Amino acid sequence: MTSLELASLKWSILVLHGPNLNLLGLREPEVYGSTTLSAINQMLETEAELLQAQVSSFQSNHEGALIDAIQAAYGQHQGILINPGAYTHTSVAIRDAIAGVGLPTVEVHLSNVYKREPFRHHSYIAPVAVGQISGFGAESYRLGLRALVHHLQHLQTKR
Ligand code: CA2
Repeated sequence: MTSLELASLKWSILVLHGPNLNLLGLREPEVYGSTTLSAINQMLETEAELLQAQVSSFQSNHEGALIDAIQAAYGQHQGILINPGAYTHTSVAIRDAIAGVGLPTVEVHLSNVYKREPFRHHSYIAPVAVGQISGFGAESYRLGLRALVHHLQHLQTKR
């Protein structure tokens, strides 16, 4: 692939938000900040443009709906940016879906889960993710998107 072709590539990224993240900015701002989910999605759209990427965002409070979205991403998107919410610490099924589709996935968290209760210290998702970003509030998503696109670009140049 020529450098011109590489420069015009548009990466398609699926952004997934897990349970209760629809409440962002509306409840518990002392824990999760005052930025709404809609503002995070808009910020990611702007950031994606700068990265020659596009994002499609989806939030669900239902494990199965998140799994359906992960499966549907196969062949449609090149990577997944996910904040699995509390499913991070419980869901073997979401982990299996990510492993099953084999799409590069970055896990993000608003809070630093390692500063919090011990049950939040274990992630079922981390072993099948490219990496994890935790503790930077809404900025975790921006950092995660940049890391994911950088990873995809790196994979592309190795082919
Ligand atoms: O820090 C994160 O991003 C978390 O994924 C958030 C989850 C939590 O279970 C994880 O351990 C860490 C909880 C999301 C709940 O979001 C709310 C937002 C506003 C009000 C209430 C809940």
